[in-house]
Amino acid sequence: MVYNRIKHVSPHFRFQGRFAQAQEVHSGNVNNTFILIYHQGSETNSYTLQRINTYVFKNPRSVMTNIAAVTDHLRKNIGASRADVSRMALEVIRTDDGDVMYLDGEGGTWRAYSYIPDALALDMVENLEQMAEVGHAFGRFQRHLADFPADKLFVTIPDFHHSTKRFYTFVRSVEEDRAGRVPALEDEIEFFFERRRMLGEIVRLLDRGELPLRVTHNDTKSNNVLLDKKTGKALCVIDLDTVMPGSALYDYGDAVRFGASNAPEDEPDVARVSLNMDKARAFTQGFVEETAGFLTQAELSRLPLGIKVITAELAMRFLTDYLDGDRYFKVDYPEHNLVRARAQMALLEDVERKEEALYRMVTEDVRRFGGA
Ligand code: GN1
Ligand code: MG
Repeated sequence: MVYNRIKHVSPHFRFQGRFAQAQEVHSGNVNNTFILIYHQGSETNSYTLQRINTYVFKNPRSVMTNIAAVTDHLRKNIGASRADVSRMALEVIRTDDGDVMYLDGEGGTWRAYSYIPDALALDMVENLEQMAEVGHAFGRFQRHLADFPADKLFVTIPDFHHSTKRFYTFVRSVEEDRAGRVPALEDEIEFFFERRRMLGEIVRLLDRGELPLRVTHNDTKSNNVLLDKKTGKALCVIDLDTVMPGSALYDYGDAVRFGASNAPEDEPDVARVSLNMDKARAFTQGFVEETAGFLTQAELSRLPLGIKVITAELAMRFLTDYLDGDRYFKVDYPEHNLVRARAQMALLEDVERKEEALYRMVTEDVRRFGGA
C-alpha cells in the first residue's frame, strides 16, 4: 500500500487538515513522487511529496535552498498579490521545524510542495497550441529569473551540462566496461566519437564569454510545465531540481528535443523517431516572444545548436548509464537505457538533417519579435 511508504514522513510536514489518501505518480526518471490529499472541513488540500534521489543529488539541502530562493523570486516577479499567484509558481511546504526538507532516519530525504489542481503535465504534447504554451512557460521562466543573482545558487550537480566532461565520463565507462556490454555496442560508441567536437560547442562559447551564463532550468521537458486544464494556458514550471547557472541554449534545446519529437523519449522502434517541425516552430514562437527582449544576439542566433548538443548529450548519458549497469536513471526493463540512447541518437540524426530549416525558423521569429 502506498500509505505505508509515506506514513513515517507525512506527519512531519505542515499539511493542513486530515489525511485522506495518497497515490504514487510514475513520472520522472529520478525522484519518487506521491500526491497526498487532506480534508479540512469542506475543503480539499493537495500536496506533492517527493523522496529526493540522493544518488543523483548528493547535497539535497543545496537543492532545496536553491528551490526556496527561486520560488520566492518567481512569486515576487509574477506579482505576489495576484490572486492566481499560487497557480503560477510552486510553493515549498515546510516541515514542523520550518525546514525545507525532512530526513526520515532511514536514509530518505523528503520535500513537499503545494499541489496545483486542475492542471495537466504533458508527456506527449498533443497539439501546436500546447507546444506554444510550453514555449511561453519556459521563456517566461527565464525572463522572471533574468534578474536573479546566479552566484547565489548552489551548483547542485557540478558540470551537469558540461558536455565535454560528459564525453570524458563516457569514454571512461567504455574503458571500464563494468557490465560487459561494450563489445556489442561498437556502432553506438562510435556515434559519439564522431560528434565529439559538436558536443563541446556550447561549453567552448561559454568559456570564451561569447555566451552569457544565466539562471536556467536545465530539464525543460514538456511534462515539467503545468497547463490549466480548462483554458489550456501555461501556469507554471515545475521540477526545479536542476535550476543552476547555465545557458539559454540548454533550456531551448532540451524542450525541443523532448516536446517536438514524434515519439516518446524511450521509443523502441527508431523508425518512428523524428523531429516534428511544426511543434518545433510552435515552441520557438512562444519561447522567442518571451525572451527576444533580453537574450543576446549570440544566444538567439544559436538556439538550434542547443537542440543538437542536448540531444547528443542525453543520448550519451543514457548509453553511459547502460554501460555502467544502470546506476543513475530508473529503468523499467534491462535494456531500457539502451533503448533510450538509440531513440535519442535517431532523433539527433533527424535534427542534423533539418538543421538549416531550424536556423531559418529561429531567424524569422527573432526578427518578428524584435530580438537583439
Ligand atoms: C532526468 O527525472 P527527470 O525526468 O526530471 C534527468 C534529466 C534528463 C531526463 C531525461 C537530474 O530528469 O537530466 O534530461 O531525466 N535529471 C537529472 O528524461 O539527471
Ligand atoms: Mg528533473
